[in-house]
Amino acid sequence: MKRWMVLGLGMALLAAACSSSGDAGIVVKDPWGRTSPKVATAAAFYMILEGGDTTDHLIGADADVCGTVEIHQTIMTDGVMKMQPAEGGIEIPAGGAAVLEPGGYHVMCINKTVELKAGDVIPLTLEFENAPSQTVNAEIREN
Ligand SMILES: [Cu+2]
Repeated sequence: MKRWMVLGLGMALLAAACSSSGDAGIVVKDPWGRTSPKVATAAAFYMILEGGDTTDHLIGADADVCGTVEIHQTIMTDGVMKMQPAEGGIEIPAGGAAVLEPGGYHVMCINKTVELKAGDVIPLTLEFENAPSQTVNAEIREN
């Protein structure tokens, strides 16, 4: 009896998650990250964020396997590639898309606690300035 109630609750939560992501207007495509050993304390995640009817911003993120998550941009300073927090987040233009890719914008996982192996699926919760948060599954790949 108890088992059925737990299962029912899980399905209700799943249904709620699906309908809230539908309302967001922002479509998250192909979230992924690279394999990384446990000793590496940081890792980056990439994806494409397709905008809805209004311009929005990716302003934060969260993942259980990371101590903190920051939104970063990569910049060239005197020929050296550095990364820093993206001021104001990453703009997701209405009807357009924001591309998070190696060498550019990324979601930075800091104080990572686990090894990321090819085929692993890491739930990432994305926070937007206006749209409701969305949790997506980032796929871990060799490259
Ligand atoms: Cu970074």
